[in-house]
Amino acid sequence: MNSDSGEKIRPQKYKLEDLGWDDSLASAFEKYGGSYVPGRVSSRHKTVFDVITCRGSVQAGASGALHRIGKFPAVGDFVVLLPVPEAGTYTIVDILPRKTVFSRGVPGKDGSDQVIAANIDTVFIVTAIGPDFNSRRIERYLAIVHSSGAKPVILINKADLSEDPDSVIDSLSLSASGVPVIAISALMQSGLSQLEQFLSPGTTVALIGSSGVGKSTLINALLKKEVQATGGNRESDGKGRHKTTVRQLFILDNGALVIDNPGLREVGPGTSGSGMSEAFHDIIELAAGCRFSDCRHENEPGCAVRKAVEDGVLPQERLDNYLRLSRELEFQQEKAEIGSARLERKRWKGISKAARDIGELKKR
Ligand SMILES: Nc1nc2c(ncn2[C@@H]2O[C@H](COP(=O)(O)OP(=O)(O)OP(=O)(O)O)[C@@H](O)[C@H]2O)c(=O)[nH]1
Ligand SMILES: [Mg+2]
Ligand SMILES: [Zn+2]
Repeated sequence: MNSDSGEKIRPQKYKLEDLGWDDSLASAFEKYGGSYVPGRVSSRHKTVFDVITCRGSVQAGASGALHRIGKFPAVGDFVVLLPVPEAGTYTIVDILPRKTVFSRGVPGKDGSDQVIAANIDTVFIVTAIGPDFNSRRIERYLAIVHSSGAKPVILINKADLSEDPDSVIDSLSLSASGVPVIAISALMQSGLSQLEQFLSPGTTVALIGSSGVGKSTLINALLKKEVQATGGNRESDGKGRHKTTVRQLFILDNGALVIDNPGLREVGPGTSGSGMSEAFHDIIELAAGCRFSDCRHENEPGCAVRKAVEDGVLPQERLDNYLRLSRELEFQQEKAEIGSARLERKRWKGISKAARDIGELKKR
């Protein structure tokens, strides 16, 4: 489905310049000798990275030295690869200096790497006409994009669902002064020509936004090909699913690079996440009494937090506020979560295998 990037990026076609390579990267790479190969990380699958090189797309693991210093490649990184001919694989031995870093603003749960993507020129903040539309959330996205060094562009997708998409644009422009706001329909492929100005060859654009706003639909429209599965979340029946689970970089026919991301539920200011446990000490303490350790305090049975609301001990608004900010932290921990979901499935296949995976996760 989503992960056979080897096929999708048509390996032979690309030169380093096509990937956004420039003089400063070339000079950073100079110190490496003949057998090293530069490349750009297009996807990460737990501990294995897909890297696009002039030899095509290869799979690589990070070196022990990178593990030891806790430095991990992110999608969009330019990396230095050392071929391991015996194994027919590659090892990532270094990460070349990043031009921009799109990170979550606070350290991850385990203090590990918090970089979502690197070397992003422009971020398309994708929202959609309908229930997702929320100016406050867009402002939060803007805050994290601004702090990344990338240029934000706000896309209002599903314009086909509105009689008057312009009025929606007008309502936003005020709060997002100076930031381009563009209405499109990824599904109907309308308005897409307005995006061309941001998609010049060698430019890297990342798409972010809630699940179901149409990021992958837009990726497919831009690639003129069904590379990504779509059909994001089903908020209405409460069984919201993030369709896209792996962050992935694609190359458009014109040479622009686009990154599809898993949906984000909500984002926050990106700096105050570590203050959560202090600010919501009461809820954290109550949560220790929930039946499930991963209780989200939504509909789970045996939820001590909801019970406290029912008993009038905890104000509903306080819980709402907490849940909203927790989703923001989820944004931070998304990568770790994807890892543990896999782990959960594997647990049923064999305890010993799961144990090895935990070891691997810890190394990350
Ligand atoms: N009406 C309309 N529907 C759209 C449009 N773009 C996407 N959709 C629909 O919205 C749903 C979600 O689209 P996706 O592209 O999977 O959304 P996503 O943002 O990639 O979702 P995640 O991968 O979960 O983050 C699908 O059913 C799409 O067909 C649009 O422009 N108009
Ligand atoms: Mg998607
Ligand atoms: Zn609970």
